[in-house]
Parts: sequence; structure tokens; C-alpha cells
Amino acid sequence: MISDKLTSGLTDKLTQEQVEGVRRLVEQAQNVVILTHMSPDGDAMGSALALYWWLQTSKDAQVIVPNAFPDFFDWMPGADRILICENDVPKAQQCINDADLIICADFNEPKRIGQLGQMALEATCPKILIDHHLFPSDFADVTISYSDSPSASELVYRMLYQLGVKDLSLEMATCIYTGMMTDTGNFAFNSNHAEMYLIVAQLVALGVDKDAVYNHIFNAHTEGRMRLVGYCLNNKMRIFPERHAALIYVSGKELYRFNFKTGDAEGIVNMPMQIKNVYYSVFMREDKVAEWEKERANGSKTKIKISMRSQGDRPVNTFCHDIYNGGGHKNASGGEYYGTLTEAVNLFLQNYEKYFLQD
Ligand SMILES: [Mn+2]
Repeated sequence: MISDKLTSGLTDKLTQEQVEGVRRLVEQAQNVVILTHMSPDGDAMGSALALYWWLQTSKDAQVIVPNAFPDFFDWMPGADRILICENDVPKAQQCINDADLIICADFNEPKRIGQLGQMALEATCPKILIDHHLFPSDFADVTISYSDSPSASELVYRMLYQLGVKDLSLEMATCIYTGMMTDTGNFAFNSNHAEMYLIVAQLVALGVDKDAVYNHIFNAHTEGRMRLVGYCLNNKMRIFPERHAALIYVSGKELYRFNFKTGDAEGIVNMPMQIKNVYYSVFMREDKVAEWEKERANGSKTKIKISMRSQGDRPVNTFCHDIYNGGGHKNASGGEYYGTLTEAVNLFLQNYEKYFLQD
């Protein structure tokens, strides 16, 4: 049970209209599908699975993700019940056809999640969006979008709290904690929010083993990943001192040498910022063009995935938006480029001085 002692001081973030909207749509639904974003991270998994554990006590609930999630999320409660759309498109379509409510967690635009997003847009049932990315598209019946919230998982907690859900199960609490922890780099960025720690206190009181969650996520890498990190930092990192920037780019061939698996590149983009005076970091890697992307790829066989990070008042989302058809948060953004790695790197070299501050 949520203890009043630990939550006194927690303000209501959601409006009454949002809370009542969710209450009404959830009450009316029997078959709920929960969707989250491509290449699911801890917050995507955490927010979606927390919603799943909440709903499954009284309804049929199914989490569907567009593509596979990294192995280091296998331990999460409910991870084994997730449907991966890419592996079984007809089944995903069937679930969406049967749904009488769709909840979208941790993404702002259905078109960003490939064919699964298209299915969701075409579905006639009501939709709820719960997210913390900028510029949500207007497709949901209830839109809970707060870009100042550090994680979608925290918004799920706040929503449940405001709905008056008092008995959070350990599964729900663990999933919410995982999302809060991963989207803040274990409370190292986006984490100057006093109320965040009231929620963490509550989750720990509910039984979450936060040390174990940390170990599951941060101390569970493959040997290949560890060696890839070493290679990237030693052989591939370029520093641009006059713009306080670092760039790492790796080809598919290089990744193959390290037995690359989904999730193995996670967090590499953050590492160059451990260097004094480096405030911008860019990581690029080659990827295959997925089936559903073929049209967008316009004949290209490779896609370059671009991640950018920055510190403080140095936005990277405009760079990602303007040059790499992406976007995201001010200090954490991503984009993509269909073509060769060299072309993507050249675009960076041609533009970084325009977007990155000198001091
Ligand atoms: Mn998130």
C-alpha cells in the first residue's frame, strides 16, 4: 500500500480532466493494448509493463513493442509476456483489431514506431497517450504529455496516484522504478526534482530492491559490448575541442567483430562527456534497413542511427531535427540517415559548428 507519510508533499501533476478521462476510458475497456517505442529502453519497458500489471488484474492486457528489446531487460516482471511486432505482424494486427483501448507510453508520434504505429492510427478504438517527449502529435483521446517529466514511468506513477490506486504491486513498483532510474542515468541527469525522490522512497517502501535493479541493468553487459566500448573510446573517438564536442562512429563490420547484439551500444554516447570540457557527444552506427522502412530508405540498404547528448543549456534536438530527421529532448536526442556512414559523418562535419556553441 502507498503510505500517506511518504507521499504527503506530492503535488498533482495531471489535470482533473486527464485523470477522469483515463478513468472513464479504462472503466469502459475490456481489451487493452499497450504500445511503446522502437528499440525499447528502460523507460519504455517500465512504463508499458507497469500499465500492464495495473490493468491485467481486471482486464485482458497486452504489451506490444515494435522490435526486440535488449536481453538485460529479460528479468523485468512481465517481459516474457510482451509481443514483439516484428516477429509476428499478423498477431500484433489481431491484438490491435480486438482492442477496445490503446495506451501509448513513452513516445510522442505513432509514425515514429513504424508499422505498429500505423496499425494504431488506423484502429478506431479510443487511445490514451502518456509521454514526456516534446511536440506530441494530436491522435489520442486523452493526451498526458509533460516534457518536463524525467520519465514516462514517473507519469504512470503520478497517474495511478491521482486515480487513487493505493495498492501498487511489487511488479508495478519495480517497473516504474526501472524507468525512472534508466531515463535519468541512475539519477545523474534530469534529476533535480525533489518530488522524484518522494516517489522513489515510496517505491522502495513498497519493496523495490533498487540495488538489484541497478545490477540487472548496469552490470549485465556482454563481453563483446565491453570490448566494443574499449574500441570506440580508444580507436574511434574524435574530439573537437573548440566546440567541446566528441564524435564516435562505427560501421556494421566493426560491430560484427564484437558480436554486436541489440542494446550493446546503449550508453556509449554518454561516455565522452566524462571528459572535462566535453559537453556534446555524438554516436553513430550502421544498422540494417528494416522491412517496414524500405520505402522511406529509398533504395538504401543501410541506415545510420545517430544519438546525441549534451549538457546544460546546449540543445541537440534542433541539430537532430534539422539534419537527421529526428528530434527528442534538449540534452538527449536521436535521428537517422539513410545512406552511407561516410555521408552521415560528413553531414556532421559540415554542420556541427553551426549548432554547437563555442563556449
Ligand atoms: Mn522515456
